[in-house]
Amino acid sequence: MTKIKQICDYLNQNDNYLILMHGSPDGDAVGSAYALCRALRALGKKADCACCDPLPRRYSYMTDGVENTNHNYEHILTVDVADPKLLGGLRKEYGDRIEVAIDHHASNIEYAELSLVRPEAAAACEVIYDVICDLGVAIDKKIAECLFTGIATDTGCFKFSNTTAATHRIAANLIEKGIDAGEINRIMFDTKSFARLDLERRVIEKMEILDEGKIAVLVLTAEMQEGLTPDDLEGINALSRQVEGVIVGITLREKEANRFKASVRTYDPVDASMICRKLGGGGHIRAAGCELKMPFDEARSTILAAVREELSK
Ligand SMILES: [Mn+2]
Repeated sequence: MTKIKQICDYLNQNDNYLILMHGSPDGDAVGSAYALCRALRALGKKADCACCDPLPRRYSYMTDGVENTNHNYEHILTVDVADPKLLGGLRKEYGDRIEVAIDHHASNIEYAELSLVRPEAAAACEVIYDVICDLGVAIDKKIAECLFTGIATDTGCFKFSNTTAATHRIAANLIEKGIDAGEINRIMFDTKSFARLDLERRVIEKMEILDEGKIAVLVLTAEMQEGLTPDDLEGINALSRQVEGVIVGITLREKEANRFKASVRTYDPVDASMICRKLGGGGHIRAAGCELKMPFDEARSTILAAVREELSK
């Protein structure tokens, strides 16, 4: 039996689901969770969604009308979660109970009893699309909005190299459900708060360009993040890679004193996940991250050493 058939049988045979997202949820995490939740509810099942962090406000069109019922959850699912570590504060309660994981990260550590991991999928939402189709649930406009959002955000509005013909075919099918793709893309890609624009100005002011222009380093100190929402901060690390000639962009974000989240964005041929895996993290070939529990200067030199080692290959 194929994995997807096993997952659909499992979803059909059981009830009372809780769908977990990773912390700092992005469009793919929210889209996957809410699309699956809506599909399970359409099957007459009980299903809720949970995340350790608040969901950014601009995703509200996906979550509207799907308030949690807080029933007794019998079965725990994850979507777009490569490792239970990413569940943050929800890991303790649910980390050992995950029955099904639906994901697209090659770095998925197969922590669930049943894992459906497709690294060739640009977004977890592509995999969820197939699951929902196989479940026989008709994709309505709301489900289509969720899935389209995840695919659009994880492909940088269909411009990253992970975008395939299959990505466009699925998106085309979703657009045929009557969604306003232009409006979703406007909210996701062309709208910024003033606080965000001002943050970009300050980040660019401090940007370092190293190694003959191949490496860019961005720093987000705790002070710079004061008063900003997760919406304002999301995707800020993409700035590093926009500089001509840069093939590795590093963002060091201070989470608390002596604790930094390093995000690495790369261009061909540098493998971001290899860099971050060396430091206990993981991710995709072009986008990965790790946590560094050390003072700033040490965090900066540690991640730079790992990047330079990979660059010299
Ligand atoms: Mn994803």
